[in-house]
Amino acid sequence: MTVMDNIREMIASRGTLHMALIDPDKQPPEEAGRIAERMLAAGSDAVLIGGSTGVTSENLAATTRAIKDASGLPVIHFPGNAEALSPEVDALLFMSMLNSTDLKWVIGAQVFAAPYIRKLGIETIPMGYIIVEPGMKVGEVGKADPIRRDQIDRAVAYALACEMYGMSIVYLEAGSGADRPVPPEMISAVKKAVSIPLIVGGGIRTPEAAAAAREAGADIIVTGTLLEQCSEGSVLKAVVSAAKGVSQ
Ligand code: 1GP
Repeated sequence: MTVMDNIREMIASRGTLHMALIDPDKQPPEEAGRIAERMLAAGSDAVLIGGSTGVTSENLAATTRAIKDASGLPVIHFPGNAEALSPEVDALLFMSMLNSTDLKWVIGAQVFAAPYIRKLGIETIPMGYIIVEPGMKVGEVGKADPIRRDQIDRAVAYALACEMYGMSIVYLEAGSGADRPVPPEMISAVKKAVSIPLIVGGGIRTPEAAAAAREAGADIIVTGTLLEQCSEGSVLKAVVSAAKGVSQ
């Protein structure tokens, strides 16, 4: 079974999933392993590995191994550039930042990386990546023309384009560390418009924000900053449980 088939099956059987985002540039591999262990205990379904800057094939491989050894969770590469790749990951989000103003992030980096990805035999999951304001670092690095928070129709149009392109997933991204997550009205409008799984991330750090994203229709909720700022098991569990709609 492919990782994407497994994700679809998990959504069908468990409902909304939680994925923990770990940046391999932010801590040594052993610490990343400990974070993954905590996230497994908190109820996370998978780990996304990646970051906007500082990711190398070396720290990616070492951190992936540490996460797998410590948690056994599936590890999915969430790439920030085309240079760092590792066959250690279970799959790679082959993503296009659809609202970038720079062709590099829409198709250029993908064309550069495609032959290497094929050679390494990594499963690719085609994903449309849509930056919503404030967009933060990823919006800046990716030269995004962010979707304004009131541009619901524009978000829906991008998501429809993802689906029509045959992409497997659409990701609404407010940016890591955002002070406001993607608005629930935008999540629900996109969810109603497309049938592919919807990932939502950026600025989700509380059980309330996680519950709002789930209730609006997110199929997968991603949190990153929370894991870096908090090692308290009960807090992590509260956010993950709210994301998944399960009682603690
Ligand atoms: C970033 O959406 C993710 O790609 C996670 O954002 O760090 O704000 O949780 P946070």
